[in-house]
Amino acid sequence: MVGKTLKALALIVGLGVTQNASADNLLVNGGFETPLQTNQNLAAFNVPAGSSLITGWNVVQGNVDLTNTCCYGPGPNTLDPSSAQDVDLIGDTNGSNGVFGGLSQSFATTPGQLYRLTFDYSHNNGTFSPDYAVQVTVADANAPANTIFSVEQSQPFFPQVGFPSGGWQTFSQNFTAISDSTLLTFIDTRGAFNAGIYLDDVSVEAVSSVPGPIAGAGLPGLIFASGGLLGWWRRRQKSA
Ligand SMILES: [Ca+2]
Ligand SMILES: [Ca+2]
Repeated sequence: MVGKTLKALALIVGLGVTQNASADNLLVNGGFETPLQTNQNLAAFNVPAGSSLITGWNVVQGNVDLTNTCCYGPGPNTLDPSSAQDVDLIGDTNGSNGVFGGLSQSFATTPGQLYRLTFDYSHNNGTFSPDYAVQVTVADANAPANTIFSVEQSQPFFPQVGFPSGGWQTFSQNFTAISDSTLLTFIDTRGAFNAGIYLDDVSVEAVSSVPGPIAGAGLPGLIFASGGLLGWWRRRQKSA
């Protein structure tokens, strides 16, 4: 009886409003797989500010590297074995007067709609820095000063022997759009010489709220229901 009650309680507490991200990535070329980068000349990897060479993306400052594991750059994205290419947000600081790189992409959104940004990141440990970091900003593309959120994501140096580095992690954050077009920007803020944050599998998906059977009761009702059942079960345990 107690087991059954516990299961019922877990079921009730587990119900409610859940958030499901749809499968459609609103970004173009979020995995940086186009254009295909096969040139083993390091200089050819540098994509300068103002360039739209990387399909769907604009380089907004410094330069970035479009790297392919065939020739140069990071080891395979351990979170996505199908990935062959990604971006090093610091291309070559010799070519950018020390300015770290950044890139952006805008996409159509519905004001008031909830979205989820996710991306994989690691860092280029070819040049030492105590840590590496990227400023991630989501804003109204029509008025970029109107920031929806802006966070700095950092990663400490991986003291791995040799090159390339590993250590892939996933970032995830929800946001609510405030206009019909939203701007996503990545700016490298910490790194070294030619070594910055590696970026891959950037995705923005609409998040839909799926109401559970008792969601209509609202949060207070949910708390009351679970608390009431919990209290009843505790009282039952004491009297048993
Ligand atoms: Ca990729
Ligand atoms: Ca680089």
